[in-house]
Amino acid sequence: MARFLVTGGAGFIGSHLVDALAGAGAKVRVLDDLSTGRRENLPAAARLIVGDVADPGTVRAAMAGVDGCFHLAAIASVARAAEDWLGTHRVNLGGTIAVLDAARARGVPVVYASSAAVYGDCPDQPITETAPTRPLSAYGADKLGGELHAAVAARVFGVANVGLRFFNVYGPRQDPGSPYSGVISIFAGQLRRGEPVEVFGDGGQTRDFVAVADVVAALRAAMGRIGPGDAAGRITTPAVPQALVFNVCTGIATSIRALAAELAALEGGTAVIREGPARPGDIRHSVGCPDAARAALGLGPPMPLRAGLAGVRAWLDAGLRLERT
Ligand code: NAD
Ligand code: UD2
Repeated sequence: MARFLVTGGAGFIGSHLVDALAGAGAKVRVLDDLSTGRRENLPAAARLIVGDVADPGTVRAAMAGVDGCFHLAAIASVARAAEDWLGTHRVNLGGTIAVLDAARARGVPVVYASSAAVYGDCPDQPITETAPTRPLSAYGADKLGGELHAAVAARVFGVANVGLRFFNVYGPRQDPGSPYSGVISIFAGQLRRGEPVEVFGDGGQTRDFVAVADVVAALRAAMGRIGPGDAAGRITTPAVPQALVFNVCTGIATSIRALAAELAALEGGTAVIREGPARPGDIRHSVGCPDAARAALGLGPPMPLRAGLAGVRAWLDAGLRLERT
């Protein structure tokens, strides 16, 4: 039975990964400070260590005896990184270095969350992994810093690792009540409450929305490249440690206005749109090329946006039913 550490495992993406790993029979340990994550997101089979991913001693202890580490803990918000530059840097880059350092000490392969934010405004769309990286946010700069340290970790310290540049991930458990959440959960919550949706700027900016189930599949396949290949614990670590980086995306562009219309149609109406000021440094277009990840990780076709949004709606429905009982 393979044993995994998932940092940030009580959060949105992390908890879906924990469900999948535990469901496949793996032993899962979670390190999370529960700042945005929730204990209730975790299956009973997972062991939760409440602690700070930027604390080296905590991370080393959490990594003892595992076969692979998925590093997802972060302050996952461009806006929060703008408000608290140094505080988010401590967690987002400091936490990644703490994880790589513990992995070096314990000989553990690492799959970690990077972001499309590393690219900034890229003139060539869809964006391939070889495009220049020019982040437009402190959050993106720290994600890029994490990739640079991961490359050093492989080349110099022998830590096999894969960084996954998630584009805009959505799905059940993404908090509709937080202004720092992703746009899909914010809009879905606003429409549910019968409120107008607030579009920052003219709404012509585009994003590549990828379903959380597809992200979980990419995370698990990436671990299969460098570490325990499956829940039965087959180890496939290559002789020469690698630092690989892949986009996790669909290749499909959706404008923020079109997204609002799509979500409103699911609710059986039309969206009332309020135009707010553009977010400083907001990226205009962000659509990724999924080909390299598909080829290297053997990924299937992505979930269509409409089906994924219906899943979000069903999850919100279930939550409303629970609140009423
Ligand atoms: P999330 O906020 O739901 O999950 C992050 C988790 O990290 C939370 O459970 C939180 O409690 C935990 N955490 C935060 N600071 C911590 C600390 N100091 N110590 C320990 N735990 C800490 O966000 P998410 O959307 O699930 O993001 C997961 C990862 O994916 C992050 O690294 C994020 O940057 C990355 N990512 C997310 C998206 C997206 O669209 N959601 C896109 C690109 C990259
Ligand atoms: C960035 C990253 C993403 C992830 C995320 C973490 C890019 C392209 N993507 O997402 O990979 O790391 O950060 O937070 O860098 N918007 C509105 N109204 C709202 C909320 C958002 O119009 O109420 C707009 C916002 O201005 C932006 C788009 O929706 O143009 C998406 O915003 P987001 O906060 O969901 O994600 P984004 O793209 O900053």
